[in-house]
Amino acid sequence: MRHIIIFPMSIESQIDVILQAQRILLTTHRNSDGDGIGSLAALYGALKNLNKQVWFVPVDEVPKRYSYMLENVDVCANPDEINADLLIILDTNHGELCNPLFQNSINKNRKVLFIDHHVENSKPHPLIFRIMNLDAASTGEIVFDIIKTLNVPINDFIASALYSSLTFDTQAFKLVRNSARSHSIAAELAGHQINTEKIQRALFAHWTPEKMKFLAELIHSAKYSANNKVVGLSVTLKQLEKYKLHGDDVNDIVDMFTLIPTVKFAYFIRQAEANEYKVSFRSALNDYAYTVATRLDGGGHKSSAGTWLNADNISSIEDRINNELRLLKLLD
Ligand SMILES: [Mn+2]
Repeated sequence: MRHIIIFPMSIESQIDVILQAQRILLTTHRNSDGDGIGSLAALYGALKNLNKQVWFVPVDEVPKRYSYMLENVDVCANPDEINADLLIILDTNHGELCNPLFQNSINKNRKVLFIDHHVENSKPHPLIFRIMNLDAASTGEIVFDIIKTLNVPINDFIASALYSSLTFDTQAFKLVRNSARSHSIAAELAGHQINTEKIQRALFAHWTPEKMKFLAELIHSAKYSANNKVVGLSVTLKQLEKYKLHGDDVNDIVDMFTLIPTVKFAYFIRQAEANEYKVSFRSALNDYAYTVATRLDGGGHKSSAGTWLNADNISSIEDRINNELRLLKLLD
């Protein structure tokens, strides 16, 4: 495991960075998800309550299924026109996943605050601040604590966004990291005028007949090895096109394969560009997913992690993954 650098990163030590800023940009990692968008929307609501000027700057297209959280959120496509004094990045501490916005902000001498629950990977920098909690099952839980520290009352908008964030990253409260926190925060949020069932469906009930057909093809092409301890999946752009699917539509499929009790490690290679692939790793009751991801320049959580790789083809990526699995003695 990579060396973890300890920074002052508690909420109390970093809260002034937020309080001192007047014009604030918010963003989350490319390929945004329900936790990134939910925690961002909730923080947006809280900062508005403090009379800050706030804009959401997307670094790529936000999947439609998350747009219900962004009603009444000011979206800014051209941050160069805004003389902002702070950029807040949620749900990642990899600035590169928010470029060019991140690098432009550093170049402009703008402070950057990361709010995240992924393992720390960056070096100290005078412009970079961090609020990190690796025990949080979602970035939404950290934003909940920040909102409490800021003394902002939670309204229905914030409650709905935070509940979405928690629901998404815990996969509907399956992955709560052995902590009662996710449940107790969710209980408080559910006391507001929010429709928890509607939120669940908005986040997860987006399958299509095409996706079902795609799943059938994927089930047939799954590669099992090491006595079904390892399963590998892959999809090309051509296949996605055939089934009218976007990349984000299929990110959840790999999780299904970890429901096979023998499977200790599952990977999913998805072609994103001609020579660029998003690779997701899942493991059950071990940290192989994180170990393999970091060895391939990615990151994430113990049992759910990923990376982006440039390669000529899928089999060269499979070779790299299998090499790592041999080092872990998962493969012979
Ligand atoms: Mn997250």
